[in-house]
Amino acid sequence: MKTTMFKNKIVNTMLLAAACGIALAVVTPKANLARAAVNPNAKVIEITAKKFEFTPSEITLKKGEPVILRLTSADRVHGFMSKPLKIDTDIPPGKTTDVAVTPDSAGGFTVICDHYCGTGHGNMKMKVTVVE
Ligand SMILES: [Cu+2]
Repeated sequence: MKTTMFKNKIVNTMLLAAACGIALAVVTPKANLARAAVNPNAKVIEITAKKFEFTPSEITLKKGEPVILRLTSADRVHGFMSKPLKIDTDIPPGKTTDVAVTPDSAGGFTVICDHYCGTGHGNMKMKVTVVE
């Protein structure tokens, strides 16, 4: 009797874990799709984050032209933040994070990692040049 109850507990826990996994799997791609759907024809620029750099370390965008920054991390959670470009997201490893950007002014901007990721964190940044 006792063994059966214990087994049931394990089964319930496993079911709960499975249900949570399914819920996550359903919610995450939808959120990304919703963001990408804003500009279906936007150019996609892939950017990889890893300790302590972004690759490429420099990109050039055009003012008023929508782009999707497709962010991935090769190691751990990093941040991706630029106030003037209105970007503020985290880049968790193991998934793709899409950020839609339409720069509204020309100039040179810096995107920083704002999620502490280790000793070189303070210098982890990339340059975004926006041309007219
Ligand atoms: Cu960092």
